[in-house]
Amino acid sequence: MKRLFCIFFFIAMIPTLSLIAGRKLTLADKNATAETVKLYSSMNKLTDKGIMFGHQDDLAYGIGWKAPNGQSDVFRMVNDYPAVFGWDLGHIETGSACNLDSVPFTDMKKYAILVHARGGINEFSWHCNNPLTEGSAWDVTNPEVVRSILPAGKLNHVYIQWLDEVANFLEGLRDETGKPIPVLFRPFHEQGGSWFWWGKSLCSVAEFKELWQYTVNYLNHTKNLHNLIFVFSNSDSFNNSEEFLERYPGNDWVDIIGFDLYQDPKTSNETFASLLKNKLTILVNAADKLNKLPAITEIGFEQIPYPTWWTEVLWPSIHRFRLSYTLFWRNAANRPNHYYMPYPGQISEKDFLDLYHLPCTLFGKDLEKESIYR
Ligand code: BMA
Repeated sequence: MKRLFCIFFFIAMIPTLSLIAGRKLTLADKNATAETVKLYSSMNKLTDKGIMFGHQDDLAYGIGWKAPNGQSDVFRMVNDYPAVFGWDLGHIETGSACNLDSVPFTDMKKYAILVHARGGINEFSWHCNNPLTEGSAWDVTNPEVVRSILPAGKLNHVYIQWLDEVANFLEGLRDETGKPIPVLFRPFHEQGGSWFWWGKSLCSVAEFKELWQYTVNYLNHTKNLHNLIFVFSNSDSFNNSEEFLERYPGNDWVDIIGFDLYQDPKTSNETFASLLKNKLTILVNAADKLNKLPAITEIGFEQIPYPTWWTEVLWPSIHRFRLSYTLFWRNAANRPNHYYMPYPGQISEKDFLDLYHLPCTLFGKDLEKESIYR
């Protein structure tokens, strides 16, 4: 029934949309494993059915709980898991046992394996420390940093060690038969802004592209990892496709394109909705032209202060677009009021449940039926 609704839904929308009837996609990594190729094509097909919902650190902690007792704020509300699970590798490069938000990497590995076994999708971002200043990802004090880690730079060997740590982790994600688990990898996100050391005012377009291509090449060819789907994820600081794609490393280096956008409490719902629609139009047009999958790589409204935000602001703004997924940021256990998904008792819980029951919002159980890896 849900499927039928979705078909009707898309047919009804066709006149108003710049939809293409499914995209013909190939992965950047020509040696990707069969399961990785299958995941990418499953994600493509799923855009016929609806938009997948994702949540950062969903199994690691939430409001009022933390692993090992925890489960999932999404599950506590709707009795189902998200379709996409975001994780962050920040601090893996330092050899730390925990990531920058205190998630032990051993736990993250267990969660990712569990997600895959249940038929869900894992995505990894990387708030990587600054290799030149040894500050955090947000240390933007020295514009030499990107140059210094490229092959001609004095810290290239440090970056190689850091990439080795990332590669070890990603290659250690194996299913019950020992096969590598396909995952989405989203490095150097929000590169159109200047708040991370890989940001716009800290490196030239050419340097950014070289950093990206070098990283992909190293993981694919030097480390022989073939379970990665590469996600190019810009900030919201673009107003047209030229700006959006300014630092796009090229079709041979990217599989999914997207942007990160948050609703500021000072921004009205109407303004946010129109902003989101404008950016999605640019994104989806670019994806159609480039033959890539589009996604909202991070989104949310901290504390979700409107009880009907999900069905009255978010969903009406995104449902017309043929998008792969939308990932909501974390429900922090270590920062008061820093949450982007509701939880039992939160004022938008009921509305989130309504959103969950809409035919074209895809969660864990929708994916279980699909066999997206085989
Ligand atoms: C930010 C905040 C921080 C967190 C960082 C990386 O948006 O949530 O608290 O450390 O992401 O996950």
